This record gives sequence, C-alpha cells and structure tokens, in this order.
Amino acid sequence: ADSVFPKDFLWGASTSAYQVEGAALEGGKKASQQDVINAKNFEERGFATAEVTSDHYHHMHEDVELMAEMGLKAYRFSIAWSRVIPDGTGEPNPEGVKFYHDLIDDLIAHGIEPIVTLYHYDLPWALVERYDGWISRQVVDDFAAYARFVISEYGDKVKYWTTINEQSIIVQYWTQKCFIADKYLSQNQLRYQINHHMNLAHAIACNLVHELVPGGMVGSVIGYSPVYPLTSKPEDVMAAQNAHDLRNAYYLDIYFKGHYTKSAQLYLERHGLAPKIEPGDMELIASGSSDFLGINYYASECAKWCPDDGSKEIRWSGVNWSGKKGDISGFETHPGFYEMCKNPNLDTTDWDWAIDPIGMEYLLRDIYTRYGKPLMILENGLGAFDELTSDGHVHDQYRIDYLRDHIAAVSRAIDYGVPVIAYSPWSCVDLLSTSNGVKKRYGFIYVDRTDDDPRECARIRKDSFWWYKDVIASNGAD
Ligand code: BGP
Repeated sequence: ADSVFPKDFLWGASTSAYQVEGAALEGGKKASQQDVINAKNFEERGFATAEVTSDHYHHMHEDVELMAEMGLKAYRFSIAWSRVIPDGTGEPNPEGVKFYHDLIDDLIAHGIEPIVTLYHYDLPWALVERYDGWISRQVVDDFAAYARFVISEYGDKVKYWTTINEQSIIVQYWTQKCFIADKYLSQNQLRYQINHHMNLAHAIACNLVHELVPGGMVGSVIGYSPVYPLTSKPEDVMAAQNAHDLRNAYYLDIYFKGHYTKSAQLYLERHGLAPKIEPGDMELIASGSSDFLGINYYASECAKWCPDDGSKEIRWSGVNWSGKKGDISGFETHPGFYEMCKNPNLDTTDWDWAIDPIGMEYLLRDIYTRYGKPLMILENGLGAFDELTSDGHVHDQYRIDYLRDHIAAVSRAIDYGVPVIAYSPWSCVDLLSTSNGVKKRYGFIYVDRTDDDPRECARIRKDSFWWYKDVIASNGAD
C-alpha cells in the first residue's frame, strides 16, 4: 500500500535519563529523587534500582550505532538535571554537559533528529532536601534557570524540545513517579499544587525555547488515555466525561487555552484539592504557547458512576507491580464524579493495561479537533517479560503485533487529516520500568544484564528491531 506518512515523518524511539543511563552517581552526577525512591521502594520490592539500568552512559556510542542501523529518524531522550547541574542550582558539571553534547553530536552525525525532554521525573535530590522539591514555588525559579542553561547550551543543535513528562501521571501516581516526603503523602491537594508549579515551569520553558532557539519547537508530553463509559447508562456516560475532564482536559486546556477545565476545577474546589493560584500565575501560563503536543499512549481507560453516599472515599490509581494479570491494587475513585474500572471489552497486558489501538485513532482525532496543533507520539509500546533464547534471540512477535496495530491507527488518523509529525515508541533499548524494575521490557534492543557483572549489558537485536527497520525503510507503507 502507499504510505500516508509524510516524507519527513519522524520515526523514532524513546527513553528517559534515569531509566536508561545508569551511572547514577558517576561523572559528577548527584542523586535525583528517582535514585532515592528507587533505593527505597524498588529495593523493597526486589527490583533493580536506577544505579545501572542499561548503562547507556557507558554504551552511548554503541546505542547510537544501533539506532542508525534501525534507520531511526529521531531519538527522544531526557536530560538528567542532576547530571548537568548536580545540586539543582549553581555550578554546572562539565562532564555531564559534555555527555549530552557528545550524544547530540553523534545523533546528528547519523542523521537522527534529537527530541529533548527537559524533565522526566528526576528532580535533583538536593532540591528535595532543600525545600521538598515541587511542593515549593521556589522550584519554578530553579527550573527556569536550569532550562535556560540547557536550552542555551544545546539550542543550536536541537530543534524539538519537550518540557515536562506526563504531569497527569505524576498527579495520579505521585507516590510512584514523584518523590514526596512521607509526611506529605496524605495531603492530596499537593498533587494539584505540584501540577500548578509544573504548569508555570512549562510556560517558562516554552517562552525560553522561543527566545533562545530560532525555529525551535516546544511542547509538553502528556500521558493520555481516552476514557470510555462502562455502559451506555447515562450516569456512566457522565462519569466517563468527568474522568476525561479531570484526567485529560485538565492538562490540555492549560497548555492550549491557558485555563483550568471548569468541571474539574469545581470538583477539586469542592473537595479542597484545587491549587492555590497567585496573582499573575494565569497570565504567565497563558503566555507560554506550545507549538505541538507530545502524547504518550499505552492504554485506554474505562469509568463508571460512583454515588456519593458515604460508602466510598476518594482514592487515586492503584498499580500492578507483579505483572500477574488482575493483581491490581485498586482503581481511582471520586464519589459523586466517577470511578475507574476494568473494560470488559479489551484484552490487557500482564500489567492490566488495556490493549486498544482504536484508542490511538480516537485520541488523535479528538485532540486535534479540540486544540488544532501538530501531534507527536512520544511513547507507545508493550511491556513484557521478554525471553532471551539459548541461541541469542528474542522472539517478541506480541510487541510487533501491538506496534503494527497502533501504527495502523496512526495512519488512519493521518489519512483523516490529523497532522501527526512523529511516532516514537517506548523504548529504544530495554530500560528500567517504573512499575517492574528491569523485568518489564519495552525495547527493540534487549539489554542482557548478567548477574556477575550487570554493567556488561550486552545489546541484542530483538525480532521487533528488524521489523521496525522495515517499517521505517518503507515509511510505514505496509
Ligand atoms: C510512561 C513514562 C515512561 C515509562 C512508561 C512505561 O508513563 O513516561 O517513563 O516508564 O510509562 O511505564 P512502566 O515503566 O511503568 O511500564
């Protein structure tokens, strides 16, 4: 078939710094909140920590060679704030600054467009110790200084910038994704306060890219799941709309319209959860315009009505840590608004994530209809317990099936008229999962961590590597 993908379509693959680099305390880098969370939460669960992960820090050139062999047109990665400015503020770390120069130079030399994320869950630990990180407004100024430094440093080489990865997921899974001192964990208003600080930081970063990078393009990256009603009962349909407003629109309306979604805001105010907004904040937010939206899509969600009769309390999303289907620790519940639930119509991954390619087509059409900006898919993929055969292969046909069906959905959206400019699945090489250490794998490239020397991390091309190479070579024609 003829390809509907534009000629300059950015076929990519994605990673994030703390999930792939390792060398957590090497080369002048200091700890981020992830290094500390991992040491605490991950070790308790028997997971590997962020100390080694895929040791990309020491395998960087080899990894770029493999990306080039696959034919990637783009590579989306993040910069670790505490590698570049180890204490969060103050002196930059020359070795860390050089690492990202070397990576970007190597990508460009291989014709691979860098797509750089400024912040992917890994706040310098020094700022958590100093003022509890994102809880304090001080972080907005410190982020602005960090962003100015990074954008000035790499701005002549990097055109595509993304600001903060998945604010929606940080709000919903803050114990897992964003370290908050235990004493704050019951203060749920802080979820939305943190998000408000991130909205300020996002707007500042957008303005900085426009100021410092001629022709630069900037946007956020949202973790996005369309929400379907469990049934066609009116109360379930209303619940699904409420869930969409609080989980999706609440973020996109801010980026593109400069205000908080009314229904979500009213719900948060009613329960004392709304963020405190200072004079001038909304003007600053409205000033930071995005050129595109980055979308991370893995699974759709389902919601039903939840009566406000005192039988249930407000709670946020549960997690399946084990990778055994059905082992989920509960669903997000907002009495009088909605309750999330399993969709009986869809199969799931081992981690209970609903597999739903049509959801991709649906969200692309819906987001473009509402906000009218170009869209980049910056994560999409299937987490699995891959197996390395004794003769050195990984037969991940399940991943090929998942990606093929999602790419077909993207092509239908493009055919319909949605300007999708990138498809960059998760992940390039295997890396540290936020929900199952190094056992839940996503990569096109297997990373073999031997027990004797985890740092060896041999790279092995999975079946999906060869398949994706063909997809790119034919510009998605098949
Ligand atoms: C997204 C994150 C990524 C990645 C991915 C897969 O939310 O942006 O960092 O982790 O999800 O999730 P997990 O690692 O939990 O399987």
